[in-house]
This record gives sequence, C-alpha cells and structure tokens, in this order.
Amino acid sequence: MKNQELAKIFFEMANYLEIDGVSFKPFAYRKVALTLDSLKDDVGEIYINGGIKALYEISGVGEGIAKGIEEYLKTGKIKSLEALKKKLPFKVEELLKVEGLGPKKIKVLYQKLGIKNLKDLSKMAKSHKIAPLFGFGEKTEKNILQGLEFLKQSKGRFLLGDIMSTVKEIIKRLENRKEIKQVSVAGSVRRQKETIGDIDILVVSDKPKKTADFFVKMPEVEKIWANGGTKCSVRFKEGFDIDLRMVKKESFGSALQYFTGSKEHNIATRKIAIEKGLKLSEYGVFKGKKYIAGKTEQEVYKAIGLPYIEPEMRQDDGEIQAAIEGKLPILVELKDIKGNLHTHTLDSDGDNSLEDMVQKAIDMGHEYIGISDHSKFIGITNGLDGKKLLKQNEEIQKLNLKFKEQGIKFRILHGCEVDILPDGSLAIEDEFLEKLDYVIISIHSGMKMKRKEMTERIVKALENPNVDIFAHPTGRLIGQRDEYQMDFDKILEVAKRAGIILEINSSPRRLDLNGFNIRQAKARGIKMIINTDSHQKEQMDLMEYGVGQARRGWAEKSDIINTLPIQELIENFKLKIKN
Ligand code: DGT
Ligand code: CA
Ligand code: CA
Ligand code: ZN
Repeated sequence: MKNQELAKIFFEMANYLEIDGVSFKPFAYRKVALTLDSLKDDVGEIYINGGIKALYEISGVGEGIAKGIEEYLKTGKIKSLEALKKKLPFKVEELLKVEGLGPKKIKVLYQKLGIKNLKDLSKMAKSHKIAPLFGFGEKTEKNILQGLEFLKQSKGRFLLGDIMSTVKEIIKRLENRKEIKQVSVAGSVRRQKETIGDIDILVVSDKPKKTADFFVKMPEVEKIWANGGTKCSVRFKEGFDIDLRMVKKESFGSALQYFTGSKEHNIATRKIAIEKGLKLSEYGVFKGKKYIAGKTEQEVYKAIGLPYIEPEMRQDDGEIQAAIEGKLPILVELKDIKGNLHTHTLDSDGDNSLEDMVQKAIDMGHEYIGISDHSKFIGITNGLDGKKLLKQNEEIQKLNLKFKEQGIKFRILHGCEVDILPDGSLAIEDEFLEKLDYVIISIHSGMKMKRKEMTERIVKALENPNVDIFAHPTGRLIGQRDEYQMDFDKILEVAKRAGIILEINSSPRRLDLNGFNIRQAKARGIKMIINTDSHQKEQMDLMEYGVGQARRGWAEKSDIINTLPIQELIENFKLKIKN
C-alpha cells in the first residue's frame, strides 16, 4: 500500500513549496496528504483499476496532484519535488521539528548562515550567530536551543499516532496468512504509550520459517537486524524497528503478558508468582517444573491470583494493589464515545465545511457533534467574533431543524474555542458566550508566562461562569514543548469548584491531559471530555488516542462526559451554569 508513502511525499512537497514562497499549493498538498494518510483503499489499486480519472474521486485531488500520484506510482518519484530539493538543499522535515521554526525562518537561516540540518543549526545557535539576524533576536535563539534539547531527549522515539496505521496494516497482513494462528501487538504500543521505542508483535505460527521469510521480505523493510527461528527484527523505511516473536500456542498468553510489559509491571507480577510458590515467565506459569497456565493472559493472571489487568494500566503504579483489592476500574472504551465537542470548520482554521464535519460524525455512528471554531485572535487566521458566531448559530440551527424534520437522530451543539488572553479575560464578550450551548477555553499565546501569573490567568478564566471546558490544559507538545509553568493542583481545585470539564485532547502530538494528569483529575472527582480538536474531518478518527490516554489514566465511562447521551450532556452544561 503506497498511501502512507505518498502522504509523506506530499507533506514534504507542501513544506518545500511553502519555503519556496508558493502560496495556496502547500495547503492543497497537505490536505491531500492527510486524506491519503487515512484513506482505507489503496491508491495504487484505485489507479490500476480506474486510471487517473479514478484519482479525482479522492477528496482534494485535482489535476496537478493526480498527475503527481500517477508519476510517483509509475516512477517512484516526483520530478518537481526532486527539483525543489535541489534548489533548497536542506533537511526541511528535520528542521521543522524544532519548535518555533517555520518555513520562513528556515529559509532565512539557509540563505544567511547556510544552515542545512540540525547539526548546523545547533552550531550556529550555540555560537550566537542566529540572534543578530533580522526577525530573530535573543529570544528566538534561546527557543531554538531549547527546541533542540527537546528533540535530543525524544530522539529515536516515535509518536504513537505516527506509527499506528503501519502497525494495523502489518497486523492485518499477518492475520491474513494461513500458517498464522494468533497475532497480537505487544510492548508500549499495546500499552498505548504516547511515544514508542520500537514495535513488538507476537504470533503463533505453524510454519515459523515461512512467517519469518514473509516478515523480513516486506517491501517497507530497509534493514534486517535478526532473522532467527523465534525472533525477527527489522528496520522500516519510515525509521522505526519492528520485532516479531514466534511463540508456542501454549505460551501465547504468557509471552503476550511478558512482552507487553511494562518491565516494572512484569517484575511486580513475577514477585507475586514467587510469593505463591509459582514461577512466571514468557513460557508460562509453572509449579516446580509443571506447566499450569499460559494460553491466554486471563489464564496467566488468574493462575497467580489476580484479575485481568488492562495493558494501559500495566505501569506498576498502583494497578497491582488495586487488582489485589478488587478495585480495578472498568476503563472507558472507544465504543462508549457518543460525540466530539472540539471541532473546527471553514469558519475558522478548519479545512472542511460544517456539513462535511457533521456528515463525518454521523458516519462514525456518533449521536452528536459540537462545533467549536476559534475566536478571532492573533495567531489564528480567520477567527470568529461575536457577530460571526451568531451567524454560524443560524446555520447550525437550520441543520438541526432539517434533521428534526427528517427524523434523523443527530444533534449539532454550538460552542466556541475562546482564547484566554494574557490577563485571563476571554477573547469574546460574555453576551455572546451566554448564547452558546457550551464554551471551550484554551491558550494559544503567551505560553512562557511565569508560574504565578500563568496560574492566575487560568484561574480567572476558569471562574467565568460561561466557561464549560478547558482544552489542552497543560499546553505540552510531545517532544517539542513543555507544559506551561503553572500550579496544576490549584487549577484542579478551581476546576472542581467551578464545575469545569477538563479536556483530554486526542491529537497524537498533544495527548493533553496525559495519563498521569487524568488520574489526578479523576481522584478529585473532576469530569473530563475526550475531544479530537479536528481541523479536518479525517482527524475525528484520532479519538482512539485520547481514549488510550484516558485508559492510561484509569478513566471510567462515568468520568468522561461525551459518553453521555445528548439530553444528559446538555443538562450537564446547564446545571453548571446554574451553580
Ligand atoms: P519501548 O519499545 O521503549 O517503547 O518500550 P517497550 O515497553 O515496548 O519495551 P521493549 O520493546 O524493550 O520490550 C517489550 C517488553 O518486553 C517490555 O515492555 C517488557 C518486556 N521486557 C523487555 N526487556 C525486559 C527485561 O529486561 N525484564 C523484564 N521483566 N521485561 C522485559
Ligand atoms: Ca517496544
Ligand atoms: Ca522491542
Ligand atoms: Zn481547537
């Protein structure tokens, strides 16, 4: 399947074009890249079956892009991209990973200082060559150094959201093979850790040699680290490694338990086995030399006297004790989610119309959607002011009416993502906010405030009685930016008092709140909502990552308000306003 490869090429294309100063086109390429990334059908097959005409059916594909796809499928490259790379001979993808560096700055850095890669960038920043450049300054230089430091720390790890489509694809391929009887992903991927060192997969195969051959010969494999009778290990073109382990049927559960980890959880479970006079290993649970369990994980946990523990909780931070006491939570699941209240449309910086977003939600089987475009504010192109909000409301109510008349059980709620200004006031006046179904607040500027000021700023905003949801509350970007300096305990205390719902943002680079914060919030009885913050309809599928994080934070259905049916959800918002 060439979809991911092409998506990557188009992202690259967009970046190079943007740096080259071409307007509009980058946007179109990015849009198509995102579409390809989540497209279920194989682009290559679409082309083979229907020719270039069939490509036009893919959302956002016009003549130029269709020709690009055709060229890539036929020749493995796109000439215009190669030409751009020659003209701008630096590592765009690499440099863009540095928080605060955009295409414009990257171009200047190349033209003025010849910076081509991270190494050059680090050298120039350390020797203070960047600060004197026009449009840069001391602060930018410091930010670049910080950004580089972050990258170094996260080096070699991948975002869960960046590798998941590959994992699913490989699992599918393995499942389709006759000789393979059982397949599961293990390791940090199964635990839904936000970043992944490598991917671990377990299979039971009747013909291990055949399976190994198939695995190491997959077209994406770039290097083979190991190809043995029970374990293969390869590097994919995209840069990450995949370990495949072939185990015996009677050991599948114990091997899965072992290779799911975490290492800390394994040490703890093994200790419990020992206390019971048993031995737990990847091969099974043994009493002396006698095998007593190992086929399934359930069986393994049962043999050592524990109930089944969900993979996301296996971190040795309280789950064993909870299991012993019979107090394990019943974790929220993706299928419990009934809607998504953080979405953007063309009315602010989204790529799709209101109707398209709504249709996607309906297709997903959701019962409602909340539209929450940005307030007008610096940094956000095209935001809404009070008047535009009212106009948007008319359109939404028209659609709601249509649904009602047609007997379609679906409801659009009208919200807004309002910026918290540096002084803690909101970017839209209360008289407009009062009219909305709900109000989301969030920070997109002044993120480097000092702890005391930042805390006061957020507290003031949370205390506005019109506010319902605090989105991406800590502001972190994984591998790029730390959370805001703030007194998080104090913020939790105010959120609880004011009845504010905290968001679990599903965007793979945010996952904010994270699992740890979610447990803190839950412990204080604070309700949460899992949102996708979609700027494109396809991004509504990111919900699974938010759910994964919620599960890492021990969240149950009752902790998450978008598991509620529509009427109860509305009541929830109303009650809050009355309090
Ligand atoms: P990663 O790949 O860094 O994101 O994290 P994991 O957890 O996937 O770690 P990995 O791939 O090195 O190993 C997979 C699992 O195998 C790990 O979660 C637990 C188990 N494991 C690996 N090495 C050890 C070990 O030395 N002791 C124990 N008890 N378990 C281990
Ligand atoms: Ca791993
Ligand atoms: Ca591994
Ligand atoms: Zn948003």
